[in-house]
Amino acid sequence: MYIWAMGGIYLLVGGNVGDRISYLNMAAEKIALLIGKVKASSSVWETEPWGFEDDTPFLNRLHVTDTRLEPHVLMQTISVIEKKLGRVRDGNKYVPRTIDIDILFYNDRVINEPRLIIPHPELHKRRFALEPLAEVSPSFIHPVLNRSVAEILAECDDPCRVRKFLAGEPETP
Ligand code: PH2
Ligand code: MG
Ligand code: MG
Repeated sequence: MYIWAMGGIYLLVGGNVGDRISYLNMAAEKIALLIGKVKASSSVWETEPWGFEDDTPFLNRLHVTDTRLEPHVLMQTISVIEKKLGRVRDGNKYVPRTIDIDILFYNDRVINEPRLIIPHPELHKRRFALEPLAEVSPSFIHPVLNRSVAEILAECDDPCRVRKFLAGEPETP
């Protein structure tokens, strides 16, 4: 059940527990190994926790990949990578975590199933996703909202702060 997909698989990686940069780097390696070639990556962004309170900000980074994996297989592969990198799910929605990998876009596919929704349903509300997206692909058209990433970002009223995380910054905030 493999379908060749040309480019445009947008994965957002993030975490706020442990050595955040190392987790981002390990996630990028696993993505290249198990999912497909990474064609483009955003900067690393340091972002305020969205949707819950926590003292440790996230590091987030976007990757655009090619993959032969059909969306459901991609989702299973992502959970394997998250588990390998120490992700523990306790049933609560938003909790601190070492790593989370979300599918933002799968080309222009639209999928609405209870456990798999693409594009990511909250993308337009989250500055921590829109800023890295706009850095890499501002003119990508959201296939449900029919607007470009740059337009969606310009209209986003999320107050959570985000900033580029510079190479060499100390890990512990
Ligand atoms: N992920 C969440 C909830 N909140 N906040 C930030 N800044 N970055 C995230 O990746 C993030 C979040 C749910 O997965
Ligand atoms: Mg997430
Ligand atoms: Mg997730």
